[in-house]
Amino acid sequence: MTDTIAQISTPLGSGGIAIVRMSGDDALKIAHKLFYSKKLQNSEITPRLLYLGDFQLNDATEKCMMVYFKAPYSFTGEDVVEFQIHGGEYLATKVLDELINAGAVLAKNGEFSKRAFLNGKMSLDEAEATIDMINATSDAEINASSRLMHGKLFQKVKDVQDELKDALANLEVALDYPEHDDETQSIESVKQTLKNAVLTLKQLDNTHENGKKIKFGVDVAIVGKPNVGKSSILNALLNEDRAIVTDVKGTTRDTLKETISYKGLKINFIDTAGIRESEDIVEKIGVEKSRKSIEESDIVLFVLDSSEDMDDEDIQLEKTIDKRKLVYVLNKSDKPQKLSIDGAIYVSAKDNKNIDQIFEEILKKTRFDKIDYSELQITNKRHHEALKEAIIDIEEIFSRDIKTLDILDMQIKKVWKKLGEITGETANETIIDEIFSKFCLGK
Ligand SMILES: Nc1nc2c(ncn2[C@@H]2O[C@H](COP(=O)(O)OP(=O)(O)O)[C@@H](O)[C@H]2O)c(=O)[nH]1
Ligand SMILES: [Mg+2]
Repeated sequence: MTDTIAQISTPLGSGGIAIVRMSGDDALKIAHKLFYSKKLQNSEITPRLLYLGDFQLNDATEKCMMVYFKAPYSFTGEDVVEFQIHGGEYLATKVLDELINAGAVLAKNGEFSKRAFLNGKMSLDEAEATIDMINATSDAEINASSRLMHGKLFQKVKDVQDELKDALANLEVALDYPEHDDETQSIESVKQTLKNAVLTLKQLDNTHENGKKIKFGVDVAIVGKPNVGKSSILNALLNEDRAIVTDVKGTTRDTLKETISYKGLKINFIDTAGIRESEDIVEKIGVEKSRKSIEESDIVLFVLDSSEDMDDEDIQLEKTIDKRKLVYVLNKSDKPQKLSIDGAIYVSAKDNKNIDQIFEEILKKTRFDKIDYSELQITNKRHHEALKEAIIDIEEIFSRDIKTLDILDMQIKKVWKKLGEITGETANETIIDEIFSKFCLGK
């Protein structure tokens, strides 16, 4: 018999309603001790029906709703009772206290979800999708989490595992009855299965490049000489006065990172200190950081003042930027023009002109304008690592040209186990605990 756990499942603070949830064998027994409803007086409780009634506090009652989910048809797979109460933080804590006094124990972070996983209600990757969903700050993340939550990865991994299982069965027949089987033929058919498997896994893992950007956003550095209008452009992109703009050279001395969502994609803009030789120690550090952001970002907006020709400093800076990431942004197009560059975006931060073109260019350059959101994207590093290792293990079979039946058997089992870590089937307790400890309280 497991403990019956209880926790407040809504955020602490005031709101319209709060939900206090219990899960475990005694959930209903504890609820009956504290909750009174006329409708429940002489009749059995109907699962999934909301009951209006009174929750007994010390000297008062809270008028609230109660719902019961009968095992195994609940989130955790256990008996679950939820109270929907008025949304007061103190009140929610009081209700929770009463449940604890009546025999429930406080749930740890993610304990409801962990029980759901342990009771086979969801796989580990699906559980991880729920955190991603809660933490999502863009449409792209919601889309990716939704695919994961609906078992798209789980199914793909299972399919590959099933194929491996067939291959293993094949091998084991050959191992058990060497006299009846053509060994070479078994090995060939197993290798064909492995070729297909590795292809599927690679296709899946290739989506991680985009998946990472979906999760963490695309990093876009705004670089250029002092006073070309980098901070003004950042403000225009964000549609707010975030960075300090002055006509004093070297105003932005540190890098500034701001994230916004454009057409569902998260973009992290990094406003940098203008790159120039400086004696000022703070500015020098800023310039160093700017150089680093050029290297680390996915896209570099190279800002130039189009009312002036490029000078040596500009040309030096241009050389440090990887051409594949480079986007020329010619600012101050409201002034008489001197500079023109093929493929450049002409903007005026001052007049807020053509700023949208910068966003569109970012989507185009990252190929996010073509991304198919209905496809599964690997956003989670843990899944990526497991896929990568499984791929390496399969490739090793080919590179070492393994022909011995039992070594082949062992290696395929290793791949099967690695894939099982994604769904949780073969994940060890430490990994599982680590994942659920990152969940919120009451989840
Ligand atoms: N005429 C004009 N002036 C601008 C434009 N963008 C920025 N400036 C001016 O250029 C100066 C430097 O701008 P700032 O954004 O601080 O440049 P940063 O040093 O590159 O960050 C300020 O005086 C801005 O008002 C623009 O599009 N047109
Ligand atoms: Mg600046």
